[in-house]
Amino acid sequence: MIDGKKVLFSGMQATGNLTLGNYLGALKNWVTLCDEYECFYSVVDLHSITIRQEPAELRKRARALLTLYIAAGLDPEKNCLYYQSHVSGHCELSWILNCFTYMGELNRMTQFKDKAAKHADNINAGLFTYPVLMAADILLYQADVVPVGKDQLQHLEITRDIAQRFNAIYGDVFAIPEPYVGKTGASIKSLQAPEKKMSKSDENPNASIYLMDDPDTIMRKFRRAVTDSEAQVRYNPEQAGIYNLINIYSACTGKMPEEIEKEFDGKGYGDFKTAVGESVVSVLRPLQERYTDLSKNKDYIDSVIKNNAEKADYYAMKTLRKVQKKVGFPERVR
Ligand code: ATP
Ligand code: LTN
Repeated sequence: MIDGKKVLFSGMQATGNLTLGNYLGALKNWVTLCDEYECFYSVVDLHSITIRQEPAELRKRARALLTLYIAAGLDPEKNCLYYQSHVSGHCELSWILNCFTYMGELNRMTQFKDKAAKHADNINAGLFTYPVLMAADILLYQADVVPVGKDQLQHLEITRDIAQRFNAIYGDVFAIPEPYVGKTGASIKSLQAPEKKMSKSDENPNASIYLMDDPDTIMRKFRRAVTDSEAQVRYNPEQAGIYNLINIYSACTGKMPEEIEKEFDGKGYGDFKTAVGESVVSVLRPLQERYTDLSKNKDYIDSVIKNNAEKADYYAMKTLRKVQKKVGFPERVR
């Protein structure tokens, strides 16, 4: 608890350009949470180097992601937006938690298996202990809730196991985090293969709408979106392409799927795709404008980076000092 509020922690990697899926499924929903929770949103750059990165590119993307957090509506006065690498407590706690995590547990992680298969030339120890660093992120702030996608639930589960194991030995040190299941947005699917989720690492650029895509590109990608031969705008999961477009249109306009079915009753897919594209353009336009304005304001972004890292560090250190004492490290001499 911080000032009587429960704590919420989440993070995103600055690898790849954010998609409409990241926005509708995560960012957009995060904006409303600061009234109820004390929120920490990290740009998890320490996690990024588990895959080889081009340094200048990583730096650029990390800053772009932090700027996007703000452009999407996260007020840095009310939410702590910071780079993971600026708060040394993440690494320090991660080391300690490594000593409370079993090889067998990490061996079961499906993300490790997937990523190891994808990057067979660089199966480094960091990739293996990725979930421990993620546990440190969460436990460092005594987070009660963690909004994550389905693919991260296994990592949240191991975080809980590590925290419970530690607490069983040393007393109540860590809050036990729960996954946040709020009225989060629908899962947005690929425009080219609607059985898969829209993902920033998709190799086909037509499969995803990127938050910085211009209107012509957005309209073109929707025109090309895979549908079916039913020729009916119906909210039917078996019509995966149309189902996904209805979800996107619904998230962008606030209309319910039944209303949308009525609106396009008797109309062709062409009209529907145009409407979906336009609704996305009008949701992304203000975000893009804010992003462009913010990017020009270097001093402002720098001040957010500095102030919020200091705030994060303050809470991180509180937990870290307690943990260090519990495991038996000698006290500092002042
Ligand atoms: P990658 O392709 O690098 O795995 P990703 O696009 O799948 O990335 P993540 O970084 O894993 O995205 O996720 C960041 C957040 O965005 C998570 O909270 C996740 O639930 C959400 N998210 C990602 N893709 C979608 C999607 N298609 N629909 C809804 N939410 C999504
Ligand atoms: N592994 C997550 C990103 C992430 C995270 C976290 C999410 C790192 N640390 C802590 C929630 C809480 C991902 O790839 N989406």
